[in-house]
Amino acid sequence: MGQSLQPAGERSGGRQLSELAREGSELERGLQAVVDSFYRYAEDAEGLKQLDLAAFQTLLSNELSHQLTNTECKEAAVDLFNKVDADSDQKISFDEYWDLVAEICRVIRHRDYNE
Ligand SMILES: [Ca+2]
Repeated sequence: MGQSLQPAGERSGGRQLSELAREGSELERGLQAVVDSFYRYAEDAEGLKQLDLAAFQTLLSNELSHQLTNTECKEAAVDLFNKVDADSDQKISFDEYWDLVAEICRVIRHRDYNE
């Protein structure tokens, strides 16, 4: 067996991974963009980096307006926030954000590959 598939960040530190990802493949840059987009908008009020409703709305309209309809509509954003906030703590954690990303990937797959 060859080397195990361990994310480079766990071997060499997140910052180095970030630098590598900028020169990486399209997929690697895309994955880095998913992580970076969350932390660019995440609040750090209590040392826990999460999105509150305002940060989530800003992220939606700045980053996802081509994938999601009604990102400018406050009511639609609140509905989506409540749907994504699986534990109803009024914050979007990275794991909850990841579930939204996965759902968007499923929609893209259906749209582009009809599966
Ligand atoms: Ca939550």
